[in-house]
Amino acid sequence: MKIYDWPTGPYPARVRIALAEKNLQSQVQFVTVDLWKGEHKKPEFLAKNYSGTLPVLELDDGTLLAECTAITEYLDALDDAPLLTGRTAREKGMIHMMSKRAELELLDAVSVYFHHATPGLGPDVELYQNPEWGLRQRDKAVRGMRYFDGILRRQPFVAGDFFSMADITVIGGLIFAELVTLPVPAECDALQAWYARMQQRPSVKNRVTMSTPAPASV
Ligand code: GTS
Repeated sequence: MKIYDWPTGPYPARVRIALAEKNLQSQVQFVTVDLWKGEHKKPEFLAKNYSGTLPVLELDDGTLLAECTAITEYLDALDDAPLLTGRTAREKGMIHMMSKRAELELLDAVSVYFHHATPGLGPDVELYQNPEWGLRQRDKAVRGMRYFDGILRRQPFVAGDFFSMADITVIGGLIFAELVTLPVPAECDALQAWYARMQQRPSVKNRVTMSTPAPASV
């Protein structure tokens, strides 16, 4: 399998964490696509992922899977022993909901802030920016942090009592927030304590160094 990604990117981090949690690192080859040069918007890459985003998983038969949730679901199902996406119907539903909510209310909002209200990936890549929309999404992301803080006051993990894809998605949101210097509000101590715990997990701690990326060949 190949993973097209950018080693320090927050969305790629989600799949790297999932790979490590499933102990599948040795089965993938990483291919770096340079976001800062806009390689993800070139026709060669758009042929792999219509959305022009990273990461993308390419299977040995040529099948292409984009979207972190879809890739995580695929990886988690490979050994018929799901760890990250739930075993029972209730677990699956809860994890899907909380992961989607983490995208909508936190990670994607930080991403919109980055692309619209900061220089983002630079003028050659950011062809349209709407700073007001970006700032609204920044405020939405901070509300999302408060929401997840409330969740983590009542339970140890984002979707209940075990680590799951939903935790990985919130981790992605906080990685992105750090990159754009958007701090978690001081009063969100449950979210901060949970994040400190998450950063001790080897999958999270070693996510950037887990690969020796091959040169880009998309
Ligand atoms: N919904 C997608 C997913 O879940 O995979 C979003 C993926 C995404 O936005 N990836 C970022 C990207 O390609 C990668 S990174 O910023 O986290 O490194 N951004 C580039 C762009 O131009 O949007």
